[in-house]
Amino acid sequence: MASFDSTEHPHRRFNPLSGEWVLVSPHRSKRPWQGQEEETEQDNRPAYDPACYLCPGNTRVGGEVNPAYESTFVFNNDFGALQADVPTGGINEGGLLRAEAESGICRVICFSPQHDLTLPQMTVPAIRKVVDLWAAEYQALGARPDINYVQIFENKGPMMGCSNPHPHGQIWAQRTVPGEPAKEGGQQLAYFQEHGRTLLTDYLALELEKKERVVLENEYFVVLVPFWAVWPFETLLVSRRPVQDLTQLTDDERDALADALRRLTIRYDNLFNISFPYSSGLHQRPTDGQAHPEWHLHMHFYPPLLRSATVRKFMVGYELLGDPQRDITPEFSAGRLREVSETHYKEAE
Ligand code: H2U
Ligand code: ZN
Repeated sequence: MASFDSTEHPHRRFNPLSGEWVLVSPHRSKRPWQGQEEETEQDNRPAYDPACYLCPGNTRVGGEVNPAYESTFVFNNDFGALQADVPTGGINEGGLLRAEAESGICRVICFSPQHDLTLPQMTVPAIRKVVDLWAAEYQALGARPDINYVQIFENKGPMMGCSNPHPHGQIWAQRTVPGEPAKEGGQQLAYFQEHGRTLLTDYLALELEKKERVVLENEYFVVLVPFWAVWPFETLLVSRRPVQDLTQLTDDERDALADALRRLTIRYDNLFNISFPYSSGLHQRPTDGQAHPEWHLHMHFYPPLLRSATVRKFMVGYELLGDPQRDITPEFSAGRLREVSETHYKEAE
């Protein structure tokens, strides 16, 4: 029998950040597709939309009027999934029926006053303002005694359930540390205790040596398709310096983060010449007052598209019941992302 070849043979890959496995089936990437085709974002939007609840000067559903903001704008979500004033308490019946009151704050962040922009179409200084606002929000929310974790994220595109094309993201800050960062925190702590370095410091060194999965780099950040990626074009943006959260970044590092975000999202849009949908989010240390030297700032991008603008990956069947699974390899995806230009297709026209 031939020896194991990860470009051909089915195999499992371990995700050291989450402690979970993904099944990779490279031999299967040529299977025919007769399933549903997705709708993508409408591409010809006006710079100002009188019906948009995020545009400057417009009235939101709750009756509040947005200011005539000129760069970024943040407000409390009018329909927050979490509320600050929740009485403590819960349910526990024999450990089988368990519930706990949860409190928190949900915020909405507009990235730009311009309704027709997205991150890849914004300038680095404009994206830098978004980075600064993320850092300020993380700090202010995290300083509250009732907030122990701050999740900053963006849902982009109707395929990701985003309700409005106006460039925006969200923040959910809460009392407990939710599942994903809790898993990653545990894995990072175990690694740090054993090696005295962050897990992502060592992982980044490995990837920079191999270069197979690196998509782009600048002086302070690296974007790569992680070895254990589940989504076809999933990426991980990692700071070269093992900082725990955004507030520790220097001026130059914040500019570099904006640069990496712009370049990555341009590459995404250029894959299929569409506004590329994804869910992305920052992972930072919990704001529980502990130092958490094991935590290493990073950002995940989870795009649903597979092989074209209209064919998406589903998490169904075996993936719901067994493990996540992918067909095209992370190395192939990294190659595709490296191949495309860093000039946005709309500017290249
Ligand atoms: P999406 O990023 O999933 O599109 O969500 C936008 C958020 O904006 C959503 O959580 C909020 C919704 O609750 N929103 C307001 O806070 N005020 C409004 O007037 C409409 C929508
Ligand atoms: Zn708008």
